[in-house]
Order: sequence, then structure tokens, then C-alpha cells
Amino acid sequence: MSAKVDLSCEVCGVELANPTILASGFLGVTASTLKRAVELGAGAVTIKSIGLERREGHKEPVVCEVQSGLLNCVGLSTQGQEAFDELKVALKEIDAPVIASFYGKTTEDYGEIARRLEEIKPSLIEANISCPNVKDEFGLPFGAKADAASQVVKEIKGNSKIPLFVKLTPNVPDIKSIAKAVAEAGADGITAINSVGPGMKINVESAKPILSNNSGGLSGPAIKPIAIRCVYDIFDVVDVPIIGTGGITTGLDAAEMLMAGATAVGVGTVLMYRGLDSFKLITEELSSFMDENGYSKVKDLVGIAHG
Ligand code: RRO
Repeated sequence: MSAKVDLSCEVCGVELANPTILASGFLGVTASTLKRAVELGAGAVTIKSIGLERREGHKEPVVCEVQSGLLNCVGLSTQGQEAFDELKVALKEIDAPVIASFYGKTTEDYGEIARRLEEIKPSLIEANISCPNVKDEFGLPFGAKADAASQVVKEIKGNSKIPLFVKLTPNVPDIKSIAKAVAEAGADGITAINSVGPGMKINVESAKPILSNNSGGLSGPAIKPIAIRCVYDIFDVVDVPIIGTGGITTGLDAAEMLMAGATAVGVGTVLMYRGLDSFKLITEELSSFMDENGYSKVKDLVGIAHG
């Protein structure tokens, strides 16, 4: 790591040692795996989205590899109260910011969870309004419509003072209008993007879809150009920080995402491609790129792809 480069950054007053954030859904169910991600070099970690009640999620298989990506139909599996208790343990044991991702079936659920999180005090909270895998049960995600997204934000902000990020879906015709609506409703930041699609893979031997739910959200390198475009578009219309997530695999990907307008970058599916060293590899590559190109601070890169 270059001595001339300072990788630390700040998101809504929360200090990160480097801009890589473990994205929700990976290593995020137990305090010990979250802690491990920090030991492996994550600047902050996000828990797997929690909800009010225990949910099994969809039955196996819930993940399958596709060209340049991963399909998942996990289906919002969570432990109910136990997940809140595990978050408390994580906050005690982890020496880095912990972001509490959560979802609701109703607007009121989001308010109730925000009330509970206000007592637990994670560093940041992240409202997941964009899971692509529960449409049959939950209906369209709240993130698909500006007014529904805005209501959720108002409900949360009425119940919690912890800085709120809202995780958006790319699966909309105009992500700018959703981003504007959530920022105007009081969101302190935006996480973009959740998985794309959903997509499908068919096993040609059995002539059946592989995933138990037939389809699932696409993540990984295949979605990076979509994530970059979404973050670029969102940066143009809001003044709040953006956690840019989607297909980040190398330090150059991270630089690209920062240039599009992200303040920090989410890292998830890459763990499957480059293993547990991913955080270290990405930060080292980012550091070398910055050093070679005369950038001394992460914020020197943020949004510079804009005119
Ligand atoms: O659990 C999932 O199926 C899931 C969630 Br909550 C999400 O936000 N995004 C995703 O691709 N899968």
C-alpha cells in the first residue's frame, strides 16, 4: 500500500479505514463472519437484511453461477429477533462501522424496525426496498415507485435518527426519480444497486430452471456497467452520499465507481471470484492506481467523471 495514498473516507460522519464495504447478503448473518470480513480488510460491513419475523427463504438451490455473475433467489431468509440479538453482538465485537440492512413487508414494518434499531445503534441503517426475489409474496418492491419509496423513508425517519441509506433497485425505467424522491423524503444516503433482473438459468439436461424459485437477482461483473450508470445518474440529481455496489471486482472497478459518484463501494459477489482476499486485493489495487495517477485521497476521485 502506498504511503502517499490515504484510503480513509467518511460516510455521513462515519469514518471508514478504506472505502470497501461488505455488501448485504454476504458473510452478514453472524457477528463472527462480519468480524472476519473486517479482519480481511473491509472498511465497513453490512448485515444480511433483517425483518420482524423469522423467514426460511426459498428452498435450495438458491444460487447458481452464470457467465460473469451469480443468480440468487435466497428469498429474504432471516432469524427474526435472533438476528437483532446477533447485530448487538456484532456491534460489541467489531471495530469498524456496522450497517444494519433491513426490510419490511409494509411501510409500518419499516417504522417498527427503525424504532428497534434506534435502541441498538448500528453505525448506519440501510433500508432494503429492492429485493427482486419476493414479488409473489410481497408484491412490487417499494423501490419500484417513487411515492411508495418516499413513504417508507418518511416512516423510518419518524422513528430513528441514525443516518439512513436506502438501497435502490436498478429494475426501474427511471432510477433518478426514485433517488430524488427518497432524498427529498429525508434519506441521508443511497446504496445503488441491488441485483438486476431477475434472471434465469435452465438446466438443459433436465429442461428445467435451476433455481427453486425459477428466477433470481443477478449480481457480479455482468452488472457493473448498469451499477456505474445508475450511480452516475443518481449523483446528478441528489446531494447525499452514495454507496456504489454492483460487480466491483478490482481496484480499478472501485476507482470507476468512485468516479461515477460513489463515496464508498459495496463488495459482495467478488468474494466468490477472488476469495476472502478480495478486500485486500481491491484496496491494494485502488491504492496503486491512486498513487500512479496522483490521487492522494479517496474523495479526490468522487464524481470526477461528471463534466
Ligand atoms: O434474500 C434475497 O433473496 C435477496 C435480497 Br434480501 C436482496 O436484497 N437482493 C438479492 O439479490 N437477494
